[in-house]
Amino acid sequence: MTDGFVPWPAEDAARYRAAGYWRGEPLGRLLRDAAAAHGGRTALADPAARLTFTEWDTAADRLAAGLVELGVRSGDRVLVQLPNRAEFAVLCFALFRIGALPVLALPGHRESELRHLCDLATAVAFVTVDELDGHDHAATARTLLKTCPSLRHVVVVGEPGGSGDDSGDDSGDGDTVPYRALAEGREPADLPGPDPSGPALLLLSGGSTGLPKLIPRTHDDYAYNARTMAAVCGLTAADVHLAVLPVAHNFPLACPGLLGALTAGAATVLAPNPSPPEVFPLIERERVTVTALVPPLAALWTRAVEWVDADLSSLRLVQVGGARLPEETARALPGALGCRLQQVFGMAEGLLCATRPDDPEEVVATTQGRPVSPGDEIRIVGSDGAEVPPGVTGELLTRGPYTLRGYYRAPEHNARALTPDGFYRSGDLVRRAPSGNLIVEGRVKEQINRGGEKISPEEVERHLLAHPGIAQAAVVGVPDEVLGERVCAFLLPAPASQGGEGTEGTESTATPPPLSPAALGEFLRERGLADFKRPEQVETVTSWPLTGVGKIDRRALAAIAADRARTAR
Ligand code: J2J
Repeated sequence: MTDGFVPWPAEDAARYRAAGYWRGEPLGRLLRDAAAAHGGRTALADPAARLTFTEWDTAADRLAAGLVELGVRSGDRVLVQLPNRAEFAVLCFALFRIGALPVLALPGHRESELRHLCDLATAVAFVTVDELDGHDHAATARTLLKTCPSLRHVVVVGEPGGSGDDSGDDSGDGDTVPYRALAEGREPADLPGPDPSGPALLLLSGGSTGLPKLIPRTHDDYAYNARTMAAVCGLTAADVHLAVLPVAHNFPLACPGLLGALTAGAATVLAPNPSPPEVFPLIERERVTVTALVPPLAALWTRAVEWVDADLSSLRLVQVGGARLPEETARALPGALGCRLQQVFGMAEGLLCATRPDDPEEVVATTQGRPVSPGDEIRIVGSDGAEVPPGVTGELLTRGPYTLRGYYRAPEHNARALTPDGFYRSGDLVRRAPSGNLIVEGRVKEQINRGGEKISPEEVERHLLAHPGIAQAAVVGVPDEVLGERVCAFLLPAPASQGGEGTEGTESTATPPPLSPAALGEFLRERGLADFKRPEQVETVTSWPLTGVGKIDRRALAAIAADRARTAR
């Protein structure tokens, strides 16, 4: 059906259906069913809106009609970049119902990432917000509309701005429309349901080689993902889920997140800001019971109970995942926040491991859980590809009813990222603890995990190399007390003066531009790279440490960076 989507082999699909994992239900139906069962109860709350399940359901139908009128069709890809607010949830379901695929960008992404996603997915529309954290998203959207060949429409939540005209744009071959004009006053359109075994949405991969890849998640597999995590967390209609991480992330979206809460008839509160002075009173007011955090936030919240006065007694479960949770935080969190901890080792590609309510405290504090589905298959292999003996660390390979069989439109990458028999190579190093749970020991993939946000070194390096003062660059993750890892750029400066010999000569006598973190940050910002990828530490070198096979030794660089940071203090 969709080009570039790798389906599961027929026999595996049949097995997943027979086991009841895949129910043949399009995601749009989850909301229809919740509206039928829980209609008048609160489903979504953000600072500006409060919607019941029925209101959400109706709003999704109306918006779907507006998008169809705009020209969005089944199978189309629509780039979505919205913060944690109700429109995100309404839009996703409008697209699910049309059978169009949301491509979920993060609020922090900028022109460089958005352009890549737009081009890779050949998105026909881009839905974003007018302004967020001082960034004019509508302006970025207008630039993309002019320069991305596939893009025909920009939809802006808030004020589209620009020409000052809501309905038009001066590019001539695309238009900018306000979200509210699409959503309001329409009758639901009669839409044929999408094929539940086909892709429903495209999630972003962390990316280790080059630019981020897109992960197709089907209606069947994502519904199963959400329902299974809801069951593991014991979610019921009495729960109130708080989405505090950007909801475009798989974790707060579907693990169990917004979608899992929906399957249980539980409300989701969307928080625009995770900082304790803002979010603790929200927890008190909304009587939040469950939320998902990354380790730096878990540590911050654990300490913040000392200085932010709020009643957190409604909280029963805090999930923490995305990066290794320090044992110290794992032990302190339950007492400080007055709730249970669940460690989650998950990935947008699929596999979810979680600790369980019946795991002993010690196991919850020291392991990253075990697979949530009996259909999950795990192999832990050595560098030779053979399974390692029990308890020994190796790379985690996995296959199952909600783990991808291929990235979207990436056949060459897929040949490396998956084994011939369909196991996804996670790039994570794990071992099985005596309890049977997994412990994440590290990774083999070249990726920086900055407090749960994944960064591809190669992507940042490519931008750095565009700087006239930089001849070579290597970007590495350095251990960081707060973030787990921070981004460090090692630079080999370009020779300052090389007049003659075919060079233009204009810059030959000029002082090379400064290579401080601030100056480089500004350079990268101008190139449209997300702020969270900017190097916080910059080191210059005159030569590279090399590995035995002559590649830049990134481990050695990380050690040098840590060392230099220590002595600089
Ligand atoms: C160590 N590393 C971890 C953990 C993820 C739930 C939770 C997290 C994600 C996520 C997710 C880790 N300890 N507890 O999608 O639904 C690292 C691993 C993994 C990569 C996946 C979810 N939990 N990681 O983080 O797609 O390296 O998903 O392969 O962003 O994060 O990143 P991502």
